[in-house]
Amino acid sequence: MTTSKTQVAIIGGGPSGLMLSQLLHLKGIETVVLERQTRDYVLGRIRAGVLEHGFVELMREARCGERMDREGEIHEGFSISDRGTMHRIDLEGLTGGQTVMVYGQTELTRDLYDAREKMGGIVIHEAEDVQPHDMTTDAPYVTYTKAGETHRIDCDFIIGADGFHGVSRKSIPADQIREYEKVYPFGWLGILSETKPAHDELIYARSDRGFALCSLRSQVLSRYYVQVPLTDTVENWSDDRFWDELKARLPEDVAARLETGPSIEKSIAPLRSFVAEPMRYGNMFLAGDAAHIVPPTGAKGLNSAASDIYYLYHAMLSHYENGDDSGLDAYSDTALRRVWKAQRFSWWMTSMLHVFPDHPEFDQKLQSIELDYFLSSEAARTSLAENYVGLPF
Ligand code: RFL
Ligand code: PHB
Repeated sequence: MTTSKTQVAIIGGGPSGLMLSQLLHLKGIETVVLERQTRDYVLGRIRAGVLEHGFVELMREARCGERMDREGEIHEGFSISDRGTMHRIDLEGLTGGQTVMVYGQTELTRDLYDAREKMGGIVIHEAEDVQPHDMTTDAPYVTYTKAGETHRIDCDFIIGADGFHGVSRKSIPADQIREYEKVYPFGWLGILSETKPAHDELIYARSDRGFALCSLRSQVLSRYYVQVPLTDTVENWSDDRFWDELKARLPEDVAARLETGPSIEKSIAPLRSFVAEPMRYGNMFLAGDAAHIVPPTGAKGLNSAASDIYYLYHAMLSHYENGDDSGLDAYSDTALRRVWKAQRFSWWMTSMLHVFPDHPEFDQKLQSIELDYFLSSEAARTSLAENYVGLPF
């Protein structure tokens, strides 16, 4: 076994782990990132597309914002289509000038990898059997194997940024962590296609056939989703069937001008709400999807990960620069307060826009009238907009 030492050992090389590593390294704090997959595999996962202002600022602070600022699109609003009628949510007007950035998770992860490489940051890919140890002591460590050899990294802190299926949360004794979960009876089938987006802003569409979303990555790359039953598989969905179903859920004029083409990625994601509390076990801290998952309807997953990283970064800085642990001690409570607000918003957007096959007619009537209210009241739209652009860190 080889042994090495760092200050912060980070499990997971997704956006959360890479971002924290980059920010800490810029302040002279050493980190090692352990990632189970190859870099290409991580970059092949098509996920988030909408970044809140807080995330955008964090990318800039991490000196990774250059390409995002050049290629990302600022969106001043989006639309909700309610059974074929479009209603625009003027984010900028309703929030006093706030907007969101459309820039793919794949692209920002690539930027973070490039920045890590440029600074000589240590990111170990294909790290197998990663395991945190002695988290409740002052001398925690992480072990992993790579190419058949076992390695040990001694550290001050371990960060569990290894996503929902990672090892960090699962290494916490069951009586030290509480999990809250809600599983929805449907998933999202998503495709990526090299076609002109249906609309210049996002469209969240409620229809009697189920929810649909028109999103984009650029003016030549579109991302679309349709609500599907959990029993569905990608094999059931030819491209033609997907386009027909998408069109049937959109306003007629949008469907009529929708450019179709071959999909270059197609996958189904189940929808889930999940929170683990607390987000700390001794000297191990959880961040991002390792601690919480939202259904994607509010575009809050990656953005909630960013707020965890923001709090953790500042708490770590106070520890290393001033010997002040108050930020670390408050981390879980501070992060969770914002996490639960994003949970509420994501659950609410999901509840309002999807078809729930087993809901009684009374609930369906309430759903319709709730959306009607939100679209017709400026006060209600303001609340929606305030949450969508992101609550302050
Ligand atoms: P990730 O991205 O899952 O990264 C965790 C990394 O840890 C690695 N790993 C391990 N490494 C070592 N040892 C182990 N035992 C390990 N186990 C796992 C994994 O390989 C992985 O590389 O978590 P992170 O960094 O916290 O980032 C979270 C985001 O990825 C996630 O919240 C968003 O993608 C959610 N999401 C969206 N969020 C938004 O803010 N806006 C959006 O528009 C949005 N759209 C989406 C989404 C997620 C989606 N899916 C597929 C779940 C759309 C979709 C369809
Ligand atoms: C996406 O572009 O993948 C996307 C956008 C907004 C969402 C979810 C996903 O709410």
